[in-house]
Amino acid sequence: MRTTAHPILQPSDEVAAALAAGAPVVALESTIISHGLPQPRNLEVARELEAVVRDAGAVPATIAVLDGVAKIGLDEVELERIATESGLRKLGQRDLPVAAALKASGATTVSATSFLAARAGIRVFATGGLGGVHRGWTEEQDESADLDTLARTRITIVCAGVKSILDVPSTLQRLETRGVTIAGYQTDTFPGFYLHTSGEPIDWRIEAPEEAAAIMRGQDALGGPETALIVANPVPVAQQLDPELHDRVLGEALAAAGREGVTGQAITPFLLGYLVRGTGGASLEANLAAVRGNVALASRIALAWAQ
Ligand code: PSU
Ligand code: MN
Repeated sequence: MRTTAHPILQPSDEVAAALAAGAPVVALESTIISHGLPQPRNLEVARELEAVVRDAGAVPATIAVLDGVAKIGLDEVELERIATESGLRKLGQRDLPVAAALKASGATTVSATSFLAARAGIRVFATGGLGGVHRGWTEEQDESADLDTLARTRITIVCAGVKSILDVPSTLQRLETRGVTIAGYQTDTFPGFYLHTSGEPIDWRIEAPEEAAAIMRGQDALGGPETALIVANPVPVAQQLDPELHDRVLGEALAAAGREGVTGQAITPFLLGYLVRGTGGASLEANLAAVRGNVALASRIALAWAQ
């Protein structure tokens, strides 16, 4: 039995039952699996992240579009498709109606996942690092659609800040302008994705998942524009990438992207892949540590929200 009337949006039976019961659910994105992490590690990670949610007492809902249907919660075979299918597309929110119409398949970015999660009635979402304003944006005008979606979607997204390949101060400025609420989790500075901190100050700090849930209740009580809450959760210092190695390899990666003329949707996967190789896999471990921590915290927030 499906609780949704819309065949384009299809929650799994488990997710539909959890939502109907008001039980905690955590949305997970699929682009990080298909485009953000190398094979075969990505499938292990996809399974591991779902297990982290379950261990915390919540239901995972990994989101992707398969054969034109937006799946909210994937089974084992579907998860494998996301991790292994070659040529799988990367879908932002604007791509969803096309994928549905053409019965295409693709992994969903933060923008598409946030949108679909909110539509399905899921309030809490965990990822690694958000997209944002790219370096060189004054010429390229490259700003991730993630930011626009978060400015008009009622979702709580737990992340380790924005990807450090980006222009972090400009991204924070855009989030302020667009009215997206940010709370640092046990931190006074915005996290730096692979790094514990970006060095940029943020205005609000919370100490516990219950405080995030209280902010969410405040959002709903106040009404107004349906904006997101970003819970910025840093990777622990012990698990961060060595900052000097990070800065050196990132410089090389940005130069290579410029030389090779990489643009558009391809730029983020290109830079992340370059960092994995250029750091001998160390950036991957830092990325995974960040994502694991975010998924665990998101689960605790989902539990507090479901109370
Ligand atoms: N977080 C990660 N790895 C990733 C991403 C997030 O740790 O690969 C993905 C998300 O799906 C995010 C996307 O939405 O990168 C941003 O892509 P773009 O810069 O093209 O908007
Ligand atoms: Mn872009």
